[in-house]
Amino acid sequence: MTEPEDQQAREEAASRLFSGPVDFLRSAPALQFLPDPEVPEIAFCGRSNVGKSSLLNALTGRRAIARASVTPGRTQELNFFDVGRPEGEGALPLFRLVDMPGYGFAKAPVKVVEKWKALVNSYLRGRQVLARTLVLVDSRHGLKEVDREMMTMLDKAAAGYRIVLTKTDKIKASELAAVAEKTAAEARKHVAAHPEIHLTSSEKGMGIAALRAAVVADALGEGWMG
Ligand SMILES: Nc1nc2c(ncn2[C@@H]2O[C@H](COP(=O)(O)OP(=O)(O)OP(=O)(O)O)[C@@H](O)[C@H]2O)c(=O)[nH]1
Ligand SMILES: [Mg+2]
Repeated sequence: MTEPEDQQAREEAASRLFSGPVDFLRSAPALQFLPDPEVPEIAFCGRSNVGKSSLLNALTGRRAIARASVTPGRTQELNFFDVGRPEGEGALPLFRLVDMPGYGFAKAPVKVVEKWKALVNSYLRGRQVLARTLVLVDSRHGLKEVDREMMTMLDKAAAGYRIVLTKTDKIKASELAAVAEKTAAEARKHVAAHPEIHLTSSEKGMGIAALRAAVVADALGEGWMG
């Protein structure tokens, strides 16, 4: 268990890290365009419109480094962002964030949806440097069948993930407590799910500092602060 003052120090250090360089690296529309697997990666996945790109912006404290939109299906490729830029020519970033297309998007043509799904699944199943996946779930709706399928796929691939409830500013505290409890109970049945459920609002900032610290620890190891 982390002491409260340790937790505060971790959050402050993570915030300092994210206030340093964060740079868009590239978009990968297919597996052959992935960057070399050189540094740890943290992937953002979840249903279309759940708030993946917005969460990436909130964590990095950038207004629009990842493209968010009112139009579901906005993110169509795997988008890689470098975090940290150590000194020295050719130095690698500390880690990367990966914004992904949403799943369960009914309005895009079937072929396009199938292509995204294949890309996302192959990446998540096979990526050696994947340090953690964030599975985003809209707090108003809770876990849906497509989320359970994604979680089971990650369980089978032994790819650890955190469940992040999004848009918590849109529901009452009592409703949020109930959905968090229910989600945690389900997460306990999934071997690769982290037991802690993150409650976040990219709009209001709730839970962002804590998730930042968790993400940095996932990418760089618990001892990253010193
Ligand atoms: N109120 C509120 N709205 C949010 C929050 N996060 C995202 N949104 C809104 O939800 C919509 C979708 O957000 P995105 O970040 O584009 O969602 P996405 O998961 O990246 O969507 P796709 O790339 O299409 O799969 C946008 O209109 C955001 O402004 C939040 O915490 N609170
Ligand atoms: Mg997006």
